[in-house]
Amino acid sequence: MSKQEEKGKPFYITTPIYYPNANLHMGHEYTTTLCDIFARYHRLKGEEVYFLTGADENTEKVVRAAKDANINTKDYLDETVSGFKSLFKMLGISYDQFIRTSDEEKHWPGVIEMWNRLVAAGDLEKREYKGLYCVGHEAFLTEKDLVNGVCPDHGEAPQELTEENYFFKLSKYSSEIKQKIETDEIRIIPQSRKNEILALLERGLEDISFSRSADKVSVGVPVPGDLSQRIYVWGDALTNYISALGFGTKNGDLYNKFWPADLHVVGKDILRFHAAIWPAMLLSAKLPLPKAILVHGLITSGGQKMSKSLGNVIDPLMLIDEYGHEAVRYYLARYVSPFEDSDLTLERFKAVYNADLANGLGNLVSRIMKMAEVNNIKALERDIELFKKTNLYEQIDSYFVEFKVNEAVDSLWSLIKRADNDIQTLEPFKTIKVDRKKAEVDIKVFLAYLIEISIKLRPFMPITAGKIEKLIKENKSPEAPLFVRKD
Ligand code: ME8
Repeated sequence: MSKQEEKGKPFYITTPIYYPNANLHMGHEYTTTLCDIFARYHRLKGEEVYFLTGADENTEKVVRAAKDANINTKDYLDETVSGFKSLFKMLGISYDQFIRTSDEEKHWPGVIEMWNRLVAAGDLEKREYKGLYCVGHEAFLTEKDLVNGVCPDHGEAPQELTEENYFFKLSKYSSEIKQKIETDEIRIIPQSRKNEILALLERGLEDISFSRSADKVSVGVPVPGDLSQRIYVWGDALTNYISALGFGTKNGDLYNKFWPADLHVVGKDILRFHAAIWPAMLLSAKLPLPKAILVHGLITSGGQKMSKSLGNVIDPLMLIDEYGHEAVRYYLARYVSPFEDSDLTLERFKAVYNADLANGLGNLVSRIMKMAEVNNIKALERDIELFKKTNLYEQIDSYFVEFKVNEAVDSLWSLIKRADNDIQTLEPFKTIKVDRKKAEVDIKVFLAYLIEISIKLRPFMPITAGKIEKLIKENKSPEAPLFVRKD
């Protein structure tokens, strides 16, 4: 067996790198948790997973936010990024690397190498450009994108810019990318997003400005050989997926092992950047293309986009504080669709928590473990052995293959419901008084149910899964409820 086979096949998964101009909200938390669920699932399957997340730091938004907070940009970034990391820690996000695009040693060589390759392909050209630049989007908009002269997403009028910039010949790649997406060489999931990007490619991509004048932007990677320009923040940011693996440096081991990515996970707001600009950059640079891009919907609150001005932003820390991080993971995994927009309100969160976790899973674990402990009935050894195997995953593989994480959790809760109903019907707590043998068989079956549930729960709620496993191995009921009911 080769070394690679021993370790399992490589699986490389990435989140977008988030803008550290504000704290992360439930939307960012969703993408990251979703990736974590995939990462854990693939690790449990024995694959060698590399899970990347990070921060997109070379942006004017950050400079502005730091100015508003009266802190220098570097301190502002360090503080915000440390907040990202501590949130991820609380949520049990098992990332392997957190890349920061201000990292000149780690990230910049890859960006410079990418730039040089685009130059070598003849795909960068200096042109005079006049356009409407939206700092919120970090992109040029057209008149059509504006509502009453204002960017509808960011509530600000874009800046009118006339600059001499390097242009990337994106238009050259429209049909090649279209063909790669049509044939699923790059899979775009779900189909609706695939259709959306194919329609855009059908209309044809336009060349884009790929650098900014260094006197207009104060951050960013300088253009090699032309210090009057800095590389466009999206060109820089997208390259994180390979710079993090050492692309452009002497140490390309990770790059050689993990690129191309198995899965980029992004929200629908940045589909175009990932399914058009990024593949075009890679084609121009003569590098392999990512295998799949999962494009999820956005989380709304009370039917509206979460926004500070509407006052409907849900703070992840508040939810974690009140309900615990595993409950937050559970909600995101089951009640946020990986494909469509989903609504989240505090009322709904509480209702779900009480019904599914306090009354559902928590109650089931207490009931079964109490019967087992009080009557000294242990799980069968052969069932306990299952904790060491991964074959129970086969039943949820089909959901993962189709990225239907929420349905995988649904199926798990059907199992919980079935166990609840069976306890109701069989009443082993009564039978034990008249027919111990029969009750013993039944209780062992319930323990087997719990074993199956806890194993399948691992990618979604790793801590809870571990707690249930421990209780079963020690044959103890929980000292306190796993999930305390909230009134
Ligand atoms: O776009 N619902 O960073 P960003 C669900 N730096 N997910 C949401 C969400 C919501 N309401 N709001 C944000 C950027 N997200 C760039 C990315 S990648 C090379 C550069 C998630 O901080 C979702 O994944 O604005 C979305 O695509 C991402 O956060 C945008 O994060």
